[in-house]
Amino acid sequence: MKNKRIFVVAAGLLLIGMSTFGFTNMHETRTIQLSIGGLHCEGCVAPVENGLKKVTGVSQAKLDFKTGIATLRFNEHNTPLSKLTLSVADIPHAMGSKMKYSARFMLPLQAGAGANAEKARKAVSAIKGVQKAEQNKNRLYITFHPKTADVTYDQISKAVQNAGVKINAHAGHH
Ligand SMILES: [Cu+2]
Repeated sequence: MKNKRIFVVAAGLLLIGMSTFGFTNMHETRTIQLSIGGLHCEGCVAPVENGLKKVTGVSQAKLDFKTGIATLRFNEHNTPLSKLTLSVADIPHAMGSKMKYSARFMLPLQAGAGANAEKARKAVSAIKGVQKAEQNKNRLYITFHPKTADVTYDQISKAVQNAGVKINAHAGHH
C-alpha cells in the first residue's frame, strides 16, 4: 500500500519533469501565419481572431484584413498544425451560415530558394494528410485533408529542410 503511494508520487514527479524539460522543448511556441479566405469585411476580423484564440495552443492571434494574413503565437503540444488550420472553417461566419472562412498554412521560405522551392512543395505535397501545397514566390500555401492523418509543423519543416530549403524565421516581421 505504502509502496503503491510512493510509486504514484514518483510517477507524478516524473511526468512533471518530462513536461517541463522534455515535451515543452520538443514543441516550442512559434510565430506562424495562416492565409485566411472568406473574409467579407473588416467586421470579420474580430470573430476570426477570437475563434483562433479559442484553439488550445494559440496564445496570440492578429489578423490583417488587407492581406488576409493571420499571425499567431502557437504551440502545437496539444493541437497539431493541421487541426488548427482546419478549425478556421468551423468559426461561425459574421455574415451568416451561407459564408465560410477557410485557411491555408503559409510557410515562408528563404529568399532565392529557386528550383528547390518546387522540390520543397513536392515534398510537402507527399505528406499524408496534406491536401494541397502551392507555391507563390517564396511562400508555400498548404491545405489539409479534414479526415486523414494529423500533420505537424515539425513534419512540414523537416520535409522542406530535406529538400534543401531553409524556412525564413523572420517572416512574421514584415
Ligand atoms: Cu465581414
